[in-house]
Parts: sequence; structure tokens; C-alpha cells
Amino acid sequence: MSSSVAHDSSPNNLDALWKPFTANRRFKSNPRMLVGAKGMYYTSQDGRQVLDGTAGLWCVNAGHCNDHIVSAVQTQVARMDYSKAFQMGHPAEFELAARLVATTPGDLDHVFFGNSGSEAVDTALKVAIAYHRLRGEGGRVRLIGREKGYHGVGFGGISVGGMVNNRKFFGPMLSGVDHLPATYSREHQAFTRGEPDWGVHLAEDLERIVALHDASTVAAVIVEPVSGSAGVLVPPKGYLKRLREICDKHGIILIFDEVITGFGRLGANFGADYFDVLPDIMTTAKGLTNGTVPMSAVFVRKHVYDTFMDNSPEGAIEIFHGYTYSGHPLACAAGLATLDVYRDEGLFARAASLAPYWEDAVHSLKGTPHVVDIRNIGIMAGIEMAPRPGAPGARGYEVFTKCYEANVLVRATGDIIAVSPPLIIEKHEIDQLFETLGRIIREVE
Ligand code: PXG
Repeated sequence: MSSSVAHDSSPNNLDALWKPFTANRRFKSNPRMLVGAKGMYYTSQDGRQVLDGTAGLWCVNAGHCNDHIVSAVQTQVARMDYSKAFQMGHPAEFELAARLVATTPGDLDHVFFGNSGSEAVDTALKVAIAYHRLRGEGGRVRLIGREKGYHGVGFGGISVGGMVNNRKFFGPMLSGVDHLPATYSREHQAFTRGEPDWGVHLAEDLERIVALHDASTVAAVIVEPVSGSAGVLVPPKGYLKRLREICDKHGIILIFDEVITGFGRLGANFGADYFDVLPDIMTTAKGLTNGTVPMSAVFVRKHVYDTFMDNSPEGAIEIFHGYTYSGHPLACAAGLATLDVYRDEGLFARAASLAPYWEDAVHSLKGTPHVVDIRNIGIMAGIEMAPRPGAPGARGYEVFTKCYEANVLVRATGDIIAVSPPLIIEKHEIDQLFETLGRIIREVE
């Protein structure tokens, strides 16, 4: 039976919806509406083809509406819409898990599914604390995040996160949390290509924090290998290795939040591969399903999984945690098809070989008025502009809206423009992206 509900693509009442991380009143006075997507381009409601410089929100790594992924999801929705997540299974979730762990480094061989990066982070933090408890170290409950870190918007994520606006409105959050310093210094790092030389010493702050609380109270450290939301902050050379060493020395779980860096963004499977540092737990989402169906995956190493399996009575539930939609059939279908596309189109290797061209293109904006720093790694980049006196964020917002009017979608975080296109981007589209961005930055006050 066909639907009797007419879906008008031009809604005439924008009032009911409360949009996330959006200036709702300003948006509703001049909405930017997308109505279609294919490959590298969105179709705007006014009929323009807009180059997607952000892969949606860092998630559409294989490009939009990939035929193989679309048809896999369509087939699955007609075959079985939903399967019961607890105490029941369906083949695709096991197949996806097996295929995923074949791509992860080291013995990150087991995976727990959720629906969003925020849920993945909550899962990872809970697993870390429960892991220590099951091993008889129940005193290890403290969590250490990092200033400027973004780990989603659950209470766990904002507690370990370091984005002030995401924290200050929401009360005391989790207790027992401490933060490493951010690794960014414009004075020492401005216009670095790739990993900065300066800053490895900042990892030593972990020793200080652990000494302050005593290692016996610390469960886990969580960092993004590359900070995305904060405006593409690339780790100093050797920094992540040093964090790993200090965690090992003190028996602390190291969590990499790879929600952005996973699935090819750096031209490797994961940031852990790119930086050659193996975390104990790794959170992913976004590119896992190419953004088609919400899904996240938390990978854990053998010793973590085995601790849960070996320390629960036979027949008992090993972790009292999970979501109605963990391993949702549509998400699994999307995930499996996405892995096919990544493999068949060799997209991660493509990203790696395109990275030098990308780097040259973004650094060609050096010298543009207002631009105070440019950072890049893999196929992501941050272009930082000086704030307009008395109006922080105004310049960034104007560049974002003017680029959109000029048919290029970029993302503004304050006065930082972040770009992270689908990995299928062509060189002429990279040129278009940075030519437009450079022209608009020159145009704005
Ligand atoms: N961890 C990291 C590292 C992220 O980047 C999350 C967790 C949370 O994922 P969910 O699916 O719960 O949103 C993220 C999300 C941006 C931007 O452009 C970044 C994210 C989300 C929205 C916008 O700054 N990252």
C-alpha cells in the first residue's frame, strides 16, 4: 500500500523542530535546506549542486547515496526490519563484527555495537571501569580526558570532553574526572604540515595527574588521535606513543576515540594504524556505515573481552549494558555494504595518495587575510582565522554561509573552518573547494 502521507519538500512551518547545535532562530529566518545527495554533491532546495566539503558531518567517506549501500539497506528493510537485540541474534551482526575485526590493528578483536559516537564513548568508559572491577581493582574509577577533546554529548562524553560550551550548562557531570592539557600551541605549531614537532612533552602531564590521584584510582585515559571538533588539532610527533607507555606503566586502559579518524579519514584503516599505537579500546561511528544508518562500534582487545568472559558465572550476562538498536539490521546491512565499497574502491589507499595534493592545496591559503593557522592530516584540515574584534565566531559563520551560497559546504567551529570531504573527491574538486574558500575569506571583513 502506498503512503497516504504527502511529504512536501518545502515545509511552511519551521517552528516545531528544535535543531541540534544550531542557532535555531537565525536558521529559521533564512533556512539552508538540502533535499538530495549524490557522490560529492548535495542538491539544495533552490536547485543548486553544492560540493560537500565536510562528508556530511565527517561521516560520508564513500560519497553520498552510493548505489551498493542504498540497495543493501533497501533489501534488508524489506527482509527483516528489526531483530531483538538482547538474547537473540541475526546473521548480519555477526558477519559485520567478523569483517570489522579483520580490519582492526593488533588484538582489537571484539566489537560492541551502539548507535552513535556518544553511545560508543559511554560504552567504552563503562567497559573500562567494569574491566578493572572484574579484575579485583574496583578502586580504579577515575577517567582522564583532555582539554578541547570532543567525545559526544552524553554525560560521560562531556565529562571527559574539554569543550567548554558543551560542559558549562550541564552541572557537575561525572565525578572523578581529570584532564590532560590540549596539545595545541599556535606559537609553536602554526602552519605545520601534518604532525607538529613541538609538544611531545605534554604527554608527561599524564604522569603528574596519575601521581596526584595514585594509579590505583585511575581506570582510563581517553583521547581523540586527532581532535576533530576542536578544529583539527594534530598530535605532536611521539605524543600518542608516550601516552601508551605511561598507561602501560600504570595499568591504565587507553581509549582512542576514532569516531572521526576511523574508516580512512587519515588514509589508513584507523588512527591507531596511522600512528602505530595500539589502544585497549577504540570507539568508532560515522564512517562505519558511511552515515547512511546510525551505528557505532566499540572495539576491545582480547584481554578486555576475556576479562568479562572469564569472570562471570557460566550462563550469566557478562555486561549489563546495551541498546535496543545495538546491531540493528539496517545498520549492519549499511555497514557491510560500506566495507565492500571501501575495499572495492580502495578508498583508504586513495585517501593516502591524495593527501599530499590535499596538503598543498590547503596550505596555498597561507597568506590569505585573517588566516592565522592551517593544520592538516590525511584528508582533513583546519583553517583558523583571527576572530573579529568583539565578535568571536562571526567571521567563521559568515565564511560558512557565503561558501554555501557559492556552492561549497564547509564547517565552521568558531572562527576555524574545518574541511573533511568524502574520500572520493577529485583533484579539480579540491581546487574548487579551496579556491572558493580563499575567495570568500578574502571577501569577508
Ligand atoms: N567522538 C568524537 C571524536 C566525535 O567527533 C562523537 C564522539 C559523538 O558522536 P555522535 O554520533 O554522538 O554525534 C563525535 C562526533 C563537528 C562535529 O563538525 C563533530 C561531531 C559531531 C557533530 C559535529 O565538529 N563529532
